[in-house]
Amino acid sequence: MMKFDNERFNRGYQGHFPEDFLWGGAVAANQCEGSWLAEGKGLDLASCFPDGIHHQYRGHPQPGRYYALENAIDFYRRYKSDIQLFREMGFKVFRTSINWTRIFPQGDEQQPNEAGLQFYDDLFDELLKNGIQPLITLSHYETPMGLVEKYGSWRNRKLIEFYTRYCEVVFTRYREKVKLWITFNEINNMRRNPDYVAGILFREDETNRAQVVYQANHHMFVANAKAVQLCREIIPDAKIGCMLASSNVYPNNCDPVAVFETQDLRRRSLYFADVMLRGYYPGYIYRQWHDNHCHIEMAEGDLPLIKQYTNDFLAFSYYKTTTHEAGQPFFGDTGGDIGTPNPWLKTSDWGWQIDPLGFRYTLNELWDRYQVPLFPVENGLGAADKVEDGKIHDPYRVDYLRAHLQCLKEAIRDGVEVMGYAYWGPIDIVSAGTGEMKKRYGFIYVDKDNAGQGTLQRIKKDSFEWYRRVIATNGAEL
Ligand code: P53
Repeated sequence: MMKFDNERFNRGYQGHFPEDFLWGGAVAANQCEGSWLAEGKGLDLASCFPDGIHHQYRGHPQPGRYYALENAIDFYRRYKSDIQLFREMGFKVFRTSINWTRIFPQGDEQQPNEAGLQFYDDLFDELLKNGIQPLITLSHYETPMGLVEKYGSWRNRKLIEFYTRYCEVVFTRYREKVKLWITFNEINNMRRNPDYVAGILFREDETNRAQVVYQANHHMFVANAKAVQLCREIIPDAKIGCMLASSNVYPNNCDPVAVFETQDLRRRSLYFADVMLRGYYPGYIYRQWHDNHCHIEMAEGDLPLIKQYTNDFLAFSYYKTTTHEAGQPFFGDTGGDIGTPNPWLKTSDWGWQIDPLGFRYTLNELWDRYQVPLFPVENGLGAADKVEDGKIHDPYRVDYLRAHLQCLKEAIRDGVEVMGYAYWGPIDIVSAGTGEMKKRYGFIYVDKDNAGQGTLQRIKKDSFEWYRRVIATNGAEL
């Protein structure tokens, strides 16, 4: 049971970030590590989308084609010096994922790959040595292709067993090192992109796609609950969260039809957290199943397990908002739902509408609904930076960040409990949406272009110093 922490609230109410607030940054293994088949590693799902999530699955890597993820930013070999830069900024937390295929290359082995386990041991040691806590995503679009091809990925109940085996191995191995975990990255993107998120890759005989997706969701919910159970048993002092992509959506106007449909659209995302945090399927999902002629197969014991093992916190990404007009179809891209433009907001180089107050709105919305600690683990601005005389002036990134952090501070004053803030892509990495290097989020520039040319040299941008000061003053100076 959560207890209301009066002191924490009072400090927040006065406009201070909590003393133990976890400032930091976030990446995903596949987007930064490179060495994509090194030391026994298998092929992961993300590697088969060389043009990013917006484009289709391209199958196994083809010889002669350029793949940005093959070497990415070579974090696999350069993490020590990169961590020095994070330390210089004062990071308290660093979110990355374990690439599942470094541990279980095909996914169905009985024994893990020791070289992969050793790599993450070294990485976590290096973080801890520098006073940075690892926050680890267990699956960030990195399902082993072996499981996709042999078993049909998450549509198959067997995946629960493979995922659970993987969790048990890494919880046991890193029990002394990792106290913060996330089960699945942005699990609600299953609705928008089941191929990328969970390797669904529809088959010709599957006419009822909703059935396949809801069934796969169910398997993931059971896997999530089992991960929570294992984590409690193996690392009792750890916290294990679930995660949503939570870029939000507003009604485009006051037409009640638009308002009602927007609520419906929003629930298509919230449903995932409803199950994992409240511990049961909400009524509106039974209606969805009914309306879509879905019959979800469950094993005895699934629902009690989901009920008993709910997550400790809610991690979420937030980049932008969009609007929904009555009658408009529901679809989206990497940033979230795509709707109609909002004339009140400015737009990034990649068409994402920048909405700091929407961040405060979303924090309040999620807190009201779940009453569990929140952790924004992705927020940031992707832009086409220019190097001039060896320098990168990025005032637009500072503006984005300042505005969002001011709203975060206000949300804490509103009484929302927030564990920390992890900026997305503190060092430039490969974009998940487009597969580009050009879409840069970093405080640290990486010299590599879309064609793979460059020295991989790291250069601090102006925003580096700005974020360093924010952390040094615990957010007093924004
Ligand atoms: P980029 C949805 C689907 C896939 C990725 O995106 C997504 C989202 C966001 O709602 O994005 C997350 O690189 C994701 C990261 C990704 C980041 O947002 O397209 O967890 O892997 O890089 C930013 O600009």
